[in-house]
Amino acid sequence: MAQNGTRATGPRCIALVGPFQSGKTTLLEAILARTGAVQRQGTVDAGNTVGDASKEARHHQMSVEISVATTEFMGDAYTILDCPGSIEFVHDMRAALPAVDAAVVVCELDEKKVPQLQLILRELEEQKIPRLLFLNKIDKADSTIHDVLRVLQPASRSKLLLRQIPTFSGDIVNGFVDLALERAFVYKEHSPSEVIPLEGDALDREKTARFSMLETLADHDDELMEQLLEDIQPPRDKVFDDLSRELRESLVCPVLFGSATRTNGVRRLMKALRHEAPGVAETVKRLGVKGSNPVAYVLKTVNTSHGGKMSVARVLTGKIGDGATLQGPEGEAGRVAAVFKLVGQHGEKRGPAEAGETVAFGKLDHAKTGETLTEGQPVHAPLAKVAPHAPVLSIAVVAKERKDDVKLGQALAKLLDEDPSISVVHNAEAHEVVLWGQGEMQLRVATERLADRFGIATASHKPTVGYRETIKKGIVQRGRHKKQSGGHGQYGDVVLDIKPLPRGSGFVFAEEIKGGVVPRNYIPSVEEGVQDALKHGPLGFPVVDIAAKLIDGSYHTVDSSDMAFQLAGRLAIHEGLPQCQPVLLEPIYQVEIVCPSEATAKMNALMSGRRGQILGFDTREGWDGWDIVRVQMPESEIGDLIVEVRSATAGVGSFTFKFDHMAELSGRTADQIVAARRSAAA
Ligand SMILES: Nc1nc2c(ncn2[C@@H]2O[C@H](COP(=O)(O)OP(=O)(O)O)[C@@H](O)[C@H]2O)c(=O)[nH]1
Ligand SMILES: [Mg+2]
Repeated sequence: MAQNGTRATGPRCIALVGPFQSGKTTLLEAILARTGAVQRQGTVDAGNTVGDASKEARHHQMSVEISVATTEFMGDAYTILDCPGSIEFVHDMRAALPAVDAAVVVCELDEKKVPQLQLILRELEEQKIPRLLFLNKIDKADSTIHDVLRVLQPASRSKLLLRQIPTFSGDIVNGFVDLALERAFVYKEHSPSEVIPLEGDALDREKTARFSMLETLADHDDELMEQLLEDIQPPRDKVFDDLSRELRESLVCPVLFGSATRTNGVRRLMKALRHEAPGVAETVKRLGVKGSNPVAYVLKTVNTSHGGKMSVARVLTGKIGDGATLQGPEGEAGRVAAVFKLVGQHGEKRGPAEAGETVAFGKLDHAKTGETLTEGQPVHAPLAKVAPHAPVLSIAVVAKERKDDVKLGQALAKLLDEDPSISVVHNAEAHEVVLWGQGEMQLRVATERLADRFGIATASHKPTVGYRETIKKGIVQRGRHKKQSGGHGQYGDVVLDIKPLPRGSGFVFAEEIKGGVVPRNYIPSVEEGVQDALKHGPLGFPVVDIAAKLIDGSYHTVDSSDMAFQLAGRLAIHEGLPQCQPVLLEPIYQVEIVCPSEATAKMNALMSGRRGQILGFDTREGWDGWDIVRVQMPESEIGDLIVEVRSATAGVGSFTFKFDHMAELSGRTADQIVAARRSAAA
């Protein structure tokens, strides 16, 4: 087991996370090239990287799911998870994190991307994942590189620790000094950096920067603090021990830098992971794995187009091979049909997986992402619970061909299995299948997968809003159904006292029949008829908040029937309601928007453009520099709200919402809604 001074051993699992476009997929490729897992380093622009190999990722030129690849570096296996940076696909990352030893946060020195960086760091901080920053694109750096800490520190709760400083040739960064090793390196494109003498100006800068690094370390090491105060040079081993311990305990967040496209700083990064990052032994402790049964954590699920389900899992303790029966929290997860090693889209069969290894298990039909699996009894308690973020955007989907209806349901179930941050709601009233998710791109990718993997062509449209209608004044209305055609006639006659009710009352039926003018046994039929008529009021929507009292009527001994009284009830409603000042009701939601404070004023403007009523502002608890805006807003305006919230907040703003009440709507907007309903019904 790793102690201070000894590096962790065995297979690692490392996540590459960070804002969209920061270079994670490129860095994965660079690591694979540098460690010899691929012959030639591909590029994102050429579309030949190991990561992002799925059709959807290539098509959109962005990561839409985690790519997994295993490589070897100086005798240890490293499984690298390239996590999508887009906020819409963040659940993939969140669900995988519990299984990793550490995360490399790939970032850029760009103030605009700091809020995104902060979101990602929050996730790592909350899950207590040891992390280091890799400041990428150093080839494009200018003098602002000196501002690293000033720009990036606000994003991190733990203290950033500059582990390297750049060296320059003119304005261009041509290498770095490692402050722990006290060694200078000069970059070579696509080959390891070369050690050069540390002297002159670089040496002076090194001394100052090293001192700040040591000061940061000393915040968590009293002995080191004393040495610094007394001007004693701490031994190099002590510095490495502290770096390692403070990273593993998430006390500090070291910052390394480099260029993924040129493979600069990549070997240094791998070495830092090798020597300083925790291994599976510490991860097992962090997660609280107990007992002697083999335990694995499922970090991703894929349903391949040729049928098989693959569960990408990290074995945390024990050894799991073909034929092992694994138990999940809800019973048997299945029998491992085969164990695969993963490099991008390709799986290669391999032998049993040992503790620390990340592999794919074939055909665990009942295993889900985020589950803890155990071989044997007792079943291990769940190691982590990562609930998806609440959805913010919805679309209604229909199979273009009717014959695909059943298949659509099954395919959606599989997509949800892979990405639980999507949910499906069946709107029975509108006969719609509504997909809820984290953004437009995620839902677009979902529908593309329906076509590509399951062969189901779909069309999508805006989901139907749950409008209702009610009446503003009452009426006493007769409804008389009479038909005399040849032999047996039909006769039902009712008088209804119709009245509006307060908001939220729904529908109330009562009767006050005296002297049996409407026989008892027909009264339920009257109510049925009324209810049926209320499904479509004069404006075309279900009628609510209305009372109907049966107060009078007449019958015929031969011609009256249940059917006739139902029709009479319907008729009274149909004829009465148009005279009762019908009015449209629209659902109003309580919405809570979270955003960086700079964007709060923009939210204000955005809300008034969407008929939102601001209820108040607050600072967001535990989130420095963020606000919470509480608004009431019509359902119809929430539909694509997230698109605007994100564009006003560099992608990081979000919201949650819940139904609040129904409100009357009149005027032009109401007229348009009613007209649209009419033309849809016609
Ligand atoms: N100049 C420069 N560009 C880079 C570097 N790393 C990545 N890029 C480019 O940045 C863009 C986004 O890279 P990608 O790896 O897809 O980012 P991801 O979204 O974090 O996976 C691509 O056009 C890359 O070629 C780098 O070190 N230097
Ligand atoms: Mg990517």
